[in-house]
Amino acid sequence: MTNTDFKPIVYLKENCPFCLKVRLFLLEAGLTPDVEVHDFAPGTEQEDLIRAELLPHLDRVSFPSAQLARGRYVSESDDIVAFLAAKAGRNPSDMPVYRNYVDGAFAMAMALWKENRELKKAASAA
Ligand SMILES: N[C@@H](CCC(=O)N[C@@H](CS)C(=O)NCC(=O)O)C(=O)O
Repeated sequence: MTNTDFKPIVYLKENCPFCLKVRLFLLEAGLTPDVEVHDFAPGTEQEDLIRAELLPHLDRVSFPSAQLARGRYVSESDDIVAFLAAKAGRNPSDMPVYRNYVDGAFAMAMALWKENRELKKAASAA
């Protein structure tokens, strides 16, 4: 098997907002048959196996992660989407569901998370 017929593998954690970004992209682009999805729920044996598999290949294991080509591991949701979109000749900005999630619920969750972190920092310094 050469790298041209290698099927990319994505590793997705249940209920992770970054992983949902990748999931939505795959679904809306119709790319699920072209990608192997390895799902896991936090706290399961599956998670331990996936972390052990990824650990030798990544500086820091986080999710989503992917093996985009043989031996090429990546763990940034935007990099994963960009690679798969380019490979399929698709533009994520033209996908309304993906775009609505990234610019809407996802952006709001990130803003609230950052605000909460700042508030906690201020509260513990007071
Ligand atoms: N910038 C990263 C952030 C990913 C991230 O923080 N994911 C969380 C899960 S929601 C994570 O992996 N946390 C550490 C862990 O589960 O070990 C991306 O866009 O992919």
